[in-house]
Amino acid sequence: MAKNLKTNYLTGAEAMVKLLDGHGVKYIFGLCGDTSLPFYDALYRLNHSITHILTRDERHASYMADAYARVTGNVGICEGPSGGGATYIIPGVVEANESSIGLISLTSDVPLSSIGHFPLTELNQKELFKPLTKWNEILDNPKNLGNIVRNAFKESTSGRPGACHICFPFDIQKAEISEDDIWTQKEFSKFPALPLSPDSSKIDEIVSEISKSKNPMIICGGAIKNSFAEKELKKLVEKLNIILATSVTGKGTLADTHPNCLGVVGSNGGSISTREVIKKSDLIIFIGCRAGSVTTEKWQYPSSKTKIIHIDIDPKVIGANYKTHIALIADAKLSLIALNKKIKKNDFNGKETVQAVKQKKFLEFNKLSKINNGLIKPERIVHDLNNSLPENSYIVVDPGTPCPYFAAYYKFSKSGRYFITNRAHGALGYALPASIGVQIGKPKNKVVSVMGDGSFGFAVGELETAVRLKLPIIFIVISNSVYGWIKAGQKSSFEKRYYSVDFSRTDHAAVASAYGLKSWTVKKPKELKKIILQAIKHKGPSLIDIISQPLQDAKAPVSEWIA
Ligand SMILES: Cc1ncc(C[n+]2csc(CCOP(=O)(O)OP(=O)(O)O)c2C)c(N)n1
Ligand SMILES: [Mg+2]
Repeated sequence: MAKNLKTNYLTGAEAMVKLLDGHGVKYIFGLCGDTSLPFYDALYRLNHSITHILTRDERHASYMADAYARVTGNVGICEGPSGGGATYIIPGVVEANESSIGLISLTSDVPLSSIGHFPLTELNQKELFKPLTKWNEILDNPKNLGNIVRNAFKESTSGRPGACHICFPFDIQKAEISEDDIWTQKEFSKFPALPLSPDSSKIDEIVSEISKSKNPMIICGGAIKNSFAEKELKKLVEKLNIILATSVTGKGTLADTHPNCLGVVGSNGGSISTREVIKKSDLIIFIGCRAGSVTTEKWQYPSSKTKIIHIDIDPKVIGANYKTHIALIADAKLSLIALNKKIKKNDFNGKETVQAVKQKKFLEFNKLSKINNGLIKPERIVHDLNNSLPENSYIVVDPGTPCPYFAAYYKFSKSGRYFITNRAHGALGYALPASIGVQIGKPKNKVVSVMGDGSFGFAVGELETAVRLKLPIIFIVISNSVYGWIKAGQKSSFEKRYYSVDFSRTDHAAVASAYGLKSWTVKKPKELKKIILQAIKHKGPSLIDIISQPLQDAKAPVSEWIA
């Protein structure tokens, strides 16, 4: 038998596999490396229920884990090797952490004994991940392995969920671990774990304040979807006939087609008419929403004079942006259940207001989406997808053209986590790998990834993964040969001094077919729907390259190009 392959004791690498398996982990997204070899060997040899999804870049492994966690509520696990693997895995870790998504990033490391002797890939991982994660630790003692893994699950799922990082040195992967240390605390394998109940006196205060108000509205972030509280929210909205708006991340909190759903507000996906609603409101109830720069158009709407109630699991967000009249630190779902029990039926005219605003908001969209000449407009893309896809399809979108257009105009007829985008950093190149994570988490649903051509360039390598795994994802590239969002910023705020934003056209369909995908290029508005329907029917992965009107020339639902 080859040296170092098997031992007569439980190794750190084997213990890690058993602990992950014990926490119910079904998928690990990652990429191999020298320092990860014992861990891979343990995955190969042991009996477990984990499938390793080999990615082509650690960045994409972390984005896949993030998106998989978003749609399933399971902790997303990504892994990579020391040095470059650890630095490349960061984007998805940050995105998950700031979006309150349970994720654990596991990176292997050089042996502890070699630190300080300039081994290849040496890096202070503890310091690197410290400001980026909710919790992080180096496994520097075999005796702590069980506790550290259990802590990572506990921290990533409880309180405000977030991302954790474990650094797994090579010699600890080979060290002896006590069998007694292999046990798991099952309640921490999904998020949110052990949700915090609301204080009932605060619920009374909120009930009384809402009853006193004239034009209240609710603005939700991602928390309703994260805590699966859509039903409770709908009940409250209908009981009060109150207006419900969301941040981009909160889209799906209530079905877009619900009469009380105003939709997305703010600078990216909001409109003048949705802004007017906020301006008229005398009480804003933020639920699981950071009230950040995009949702509030740089803290202008609502104004600092508006009365604010803020419900959030994270004390840090309360009062960060607005003087808060009533603050409640609690789980969104439990807070809504408590509110529903105490609040009396009321009528704040929400449906009526929303109907009028939506009519205005969709007036121009409806016209533009039907134009049959010229370059394909973003409105046409949203319209034709919305009219072709099954209602339980997942749409994963990138920054650039996709985010504001789909946030504003795509109408989901069901509430839930069907709209996935990366609004913490809005980094380009998220949608392609994230859609792979979504499809793995939701194998029966249709998944569509909508990206700009800039984003495509960041993530193209992962098409091989989609082909290898035979995932029937539809990839859409909005091809305009420009970093359009930035060019639009130069147009609106820098007197059209266009500088270093244009790039040449890539034949994305040809690239996709070289990877083995079915692909089409569409240039004419009238042809788009037919091709989308063909892509929906196709059994494997496919890509539609859409030659589009550049964002800087379009009528995007964006009030501020500079975030
Ligand atoms: C990693 C990263 N770098 C830079 C940016 C800044 N940025 C925001 S939107 C954008 C342009 C997007 O271009 P593209 O993907 O082609 O979409 P388009 O705007 O043309 O629709 C850029 C460069 C970013 N969001 N992420
Ligand atoms: Mg572009």
